[in-house]
Amino acid sequence: MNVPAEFARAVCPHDCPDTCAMRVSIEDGRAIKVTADPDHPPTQGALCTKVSRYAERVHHPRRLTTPMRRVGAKGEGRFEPISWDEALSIAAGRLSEIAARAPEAIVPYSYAGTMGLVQGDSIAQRFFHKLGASQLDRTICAAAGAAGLKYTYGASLGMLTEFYAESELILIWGSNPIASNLHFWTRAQEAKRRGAHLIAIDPYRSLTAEKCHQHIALKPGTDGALALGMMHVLITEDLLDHAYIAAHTLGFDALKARALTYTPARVAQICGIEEQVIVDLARRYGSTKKAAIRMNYGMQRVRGGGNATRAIACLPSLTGAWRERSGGVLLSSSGWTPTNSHKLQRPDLMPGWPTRQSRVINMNAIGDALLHLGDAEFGPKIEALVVYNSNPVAVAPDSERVAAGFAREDLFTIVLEHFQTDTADYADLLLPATTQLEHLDLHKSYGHTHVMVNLPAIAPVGEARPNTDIFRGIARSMGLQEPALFESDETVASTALEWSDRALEGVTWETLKQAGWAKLNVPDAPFAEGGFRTPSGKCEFYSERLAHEGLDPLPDYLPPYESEDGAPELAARYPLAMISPPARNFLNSTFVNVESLRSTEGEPHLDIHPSDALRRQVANGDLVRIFNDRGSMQARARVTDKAREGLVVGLSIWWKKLAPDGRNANQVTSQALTDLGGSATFYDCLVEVERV
Ligand SMILES: Nc1nc2c(c(=O)[nH]1)N[C@H]1C(S)=C(S)[C@@H](COP(=O)(O)OP(=O)(O)OC[C@H]3O[C@@H](n4cnc5c(=O)[nH]c(N)nc54)[C@H](O)[C@@H]3O)O[C@H]1N2
Ligand SMILES: Nc1nc2c(c(=O)[nH]1)N[C@H]1C(S)=C(S)[C@@H](COP(=O)(O)OP(=O)(O)OC[C@H]3O[C@@H](n4cnc5c(=O)[nH]c(N)nc54)[C@H](O)[C@@H]3O)O[C@H]1N2
Ligand code: SF4
Ligand SMILES: [Mo]
Repeated sequence: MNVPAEFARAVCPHDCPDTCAMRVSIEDGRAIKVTADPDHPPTQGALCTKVSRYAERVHHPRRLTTPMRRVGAKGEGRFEPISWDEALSIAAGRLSEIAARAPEAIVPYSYAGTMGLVQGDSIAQRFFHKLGASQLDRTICAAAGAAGLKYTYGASLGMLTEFYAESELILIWGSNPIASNLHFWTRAQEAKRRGAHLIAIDPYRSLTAEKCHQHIALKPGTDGALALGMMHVLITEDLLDHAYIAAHTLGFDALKARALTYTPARVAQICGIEEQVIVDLARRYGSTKKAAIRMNYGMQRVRGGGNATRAIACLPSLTGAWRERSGGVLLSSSGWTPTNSHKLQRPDLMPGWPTRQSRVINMNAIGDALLHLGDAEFGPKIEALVVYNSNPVAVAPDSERVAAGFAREDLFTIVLEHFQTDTADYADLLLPATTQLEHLDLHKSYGHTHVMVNLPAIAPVGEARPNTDIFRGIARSMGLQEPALFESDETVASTALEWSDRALEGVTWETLKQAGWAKLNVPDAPFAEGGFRTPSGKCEFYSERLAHEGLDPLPDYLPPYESEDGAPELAARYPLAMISPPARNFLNSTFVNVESLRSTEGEPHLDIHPSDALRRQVANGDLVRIFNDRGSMQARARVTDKAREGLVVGLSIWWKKLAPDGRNANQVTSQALTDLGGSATFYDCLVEVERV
């Protein structure tokens, strides 16, 4: 491959299924432009609008460039610069003191600010394991879906994204690819041009739903019922692939009995859609050979998210859609990459391993956890929190409690960041981290099947250091001796994958570094002949493992916690369901501080159906207050039938301090967890709305 000398090759680090390859143009040591690498097939020559602005973010005038110590009150955001030596010694002093007494009082908090395997969770995890600190259950996004796939297919596996271009029917299910999975959308459009039929299943008429042939606007959180209703029709009208079912699935009779209780009439009632819509959908799905489903995480942020994923994942195994490379389903492809997470994260460094493991804190309940005083069941009160790759004060649910936790005077908080985010305002120590253009990393993807290398394109901005370096520095200041804590980034990267796995045939760290990326060796139609990674090797409609854990072994519909069916008394007080899915120009809370992107989004909005608006005397453009028992926020009303009746939509995730009232959607979301996987339930949330 020919890369002109003035370009450096990089990988988009963001939490996005597309994992694009980028080229960085450099002038006088500064990145001046980031463009798509035209040679990388999944990137298809285009980056999204946000990341086209990456250079603007890297050299932003408000980038953090030196370590800082808090001088104001918690949350006020007043700091003074200090040296790295001083910062590392303050961190080491406090952490050593706590670790000597109660190591589990130290809690790491991180998510996917970068998806890199090295700057994500390598040295940092090793460090916390070595201390015996609490572990964090990283469940804020995808855990329900991952669990649903694990119990059904054995891992996060699915069809290959390139073959959607050949599909004849695509169900875009709980997914808004124009905003959040752009390179899938180009495949879907290609299929559309060839005559494919596109159906969006989404309570909201998203940018994507608007461009599909059909939009099924079900009530949020009712996807499991819809999938079971489709099964009812597939079974009663015999639109099944009996040979596939016999050879490659487990538990058909039991699933059949369950599905037969979900008559289209019952499902219509649950989902708030017409019975005929369900029948037609199932008939079309069951009678199209190249029928593909692109599920995405939007449908699993509710109580029944795990079961719903399982129910949808059963569909292509009932109809035999897996026989075609352009048939099947994709939620995440991350399981195709043979990652060696044990080597990366070294859980064996935990004291007492493997008989004892340190306490686990579910990140979705960080608000409650920070406010817990500690007892025999919970363990010690949290005394130190180390945040990296995440902005919990903006993104974690039930934000009033999260912020109250961060405001605790007796909590020692370290934040590693690029910018002074809402979370950074609460830091005792604020440490400047490098961006993707300044450090080395190795990436897998959850939307395609390439592994990719990111090499530093420019020197660190200011005194910024890679996460790995910061943790090595703290470990050294603490006098820790464990060699695994001091491995170089390149050593970490070179041992992160199982190079001997068939998926990486012919690929080594050296060749990968040279080439920039490698396509994994995955069959075009991965389950055409079965080969699921469950204990039985089959697609498990019935899961012995779930039964063993005392859970329902069959997929079922669970009404949302906050719904008329789930909590009628609450629904009477707070009759509107609120969802807060990603805005197109932000990436979670990243880029909200990039002025050009924020100005495109304008201000926080709330989409509300005309009849719901009328009932509350809300007119288009009015400022409204959205509230429930957990909190409130304000937004500008957009009266529109894009939101179905009974639903309000506030695209997210705003930095609180950049919103006019200093609040965001997580003021009203809850810390409740999903049925499987302990995931967040951001879209399982009832509110009321009033004019300000
Ligand atoms: N531009 C942009 N891209 C992003 C992100 C971003 O913030 N901005 N975030 C990234 C991250 S971390 C993730 S996890 C993904 C998220 O992207 P997706 O996986 O696509 O998920 P969401 O955007 O949460 O929701 C997608 C759609 O699901 C709909 N939805 C909400 N509730 C339900 C429901 O109960 N059932 C159904 N069927 N649909 C529902 C929403 O209205 C929305 O249109 O995108 C990634 N890409
Ligand atoms: N209301 C509502 N809330 C949501 C969601 C929603 O749809 N609605 N979506 C949820 C989902 S799906 C997700 S995944 C979470 C996302 O939550 P987070 O993973 O917290 O994502 P971001 O808000 O993008 O914050 C990432 C931060 O990491 C920083 N960062 C990036 N790279 C590096 C690095 O190399 N080093 C360091 N130290 N820092 C770095 C960035 O500057 C940024 O501030 O939010 C969840 N919250
Ligand atoms: S955010 Fe997604 S679409 Fe945009 S450049 Fe990164 S990987 Fe590509
Ligand atoms: Mo996410």
